Amino acid sequence: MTDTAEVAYRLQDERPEPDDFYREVIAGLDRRPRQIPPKFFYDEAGSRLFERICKQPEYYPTRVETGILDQYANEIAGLTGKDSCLIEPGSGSCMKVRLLLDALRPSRYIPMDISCSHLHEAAGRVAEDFPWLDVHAVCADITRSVDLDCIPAQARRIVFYPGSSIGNYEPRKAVEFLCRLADISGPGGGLLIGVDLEKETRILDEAYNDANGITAEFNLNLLHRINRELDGDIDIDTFRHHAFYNETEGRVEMHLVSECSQTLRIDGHRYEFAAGESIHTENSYKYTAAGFTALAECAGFTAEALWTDDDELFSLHFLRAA
Ligand code: AVJ
Repeated sequence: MTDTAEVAYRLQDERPEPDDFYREVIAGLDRRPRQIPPKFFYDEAGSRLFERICKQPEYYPTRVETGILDQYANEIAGLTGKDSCLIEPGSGSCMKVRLLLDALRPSRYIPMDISCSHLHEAAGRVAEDFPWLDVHAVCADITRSVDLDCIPAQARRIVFYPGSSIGNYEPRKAVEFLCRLADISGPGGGLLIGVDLEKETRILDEAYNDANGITAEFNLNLLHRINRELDGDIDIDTFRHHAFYNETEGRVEMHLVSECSQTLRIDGHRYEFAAGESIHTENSYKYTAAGFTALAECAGFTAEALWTDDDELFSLHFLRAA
């Protein structure tokens, strides 16, 4: 990678306090059912494992959404206009935005992610590969309020939130988060958001239990991270990955199940686990296109365009903030 100073690239470091992870793990394991928020999957190792999940044959969302973005980039540009300020919360590898940049020609691109080194790497590459583009990366926890003075005051704002990451929020919380995205995009601004659609349970179960076991590694990495960063004494082999589609709730659930009764110790805290007891690590809600549009309207958005693939596995919505 060439010296990023040559290209218009800056990294604003607003990374969360290290003890955030500690506090939320302790609080989460004290709760019943025990749970740890999915944002903590994304340390350096977890971000890399997620990139590998996106390449698994069973995990259709990435390739299907990429196909939609590729096919409709010009139509999307027709709605967003050019020279907008493109803001991408949870940007991860910044791979999907590349499909839009030439069509949208944004005046500035603001990728935001909780995993600093991963963001620096990914955003630096975008700045290198698109030398005309002004890249201002922000390392931050997007579930918290972030100072976004880096958005030019007069710029029209387009928020890009692909990958169905909105699925991690309970619907009520999803509306709250969409309200925040509406605030970021501002009146007249837009939101381009990817939403995974309800479908056959078999397809969803396979997507979160890939044959190569990468999703299992991604889930178990959370325990490795607790041992690495919080001095835990967890024997990873005594936990197993468990993911399934909960039809009643309309969500895929991921859990880490203790295979035996045992005591975990994390920094002097003791946790008695019964055999079969789990830590709930992620929800991934699935919607119908109409169901998600209704949710977005609760957050003050109006639907302007909707694209899906021919098999209606995944949807991309363009919404205008009121
Ligand atoms: C990044 C939250 C959209 O829920 O599908 C992939 C994360 N978890 N495999 C998803 C994930 C297990 C992914 N999101």
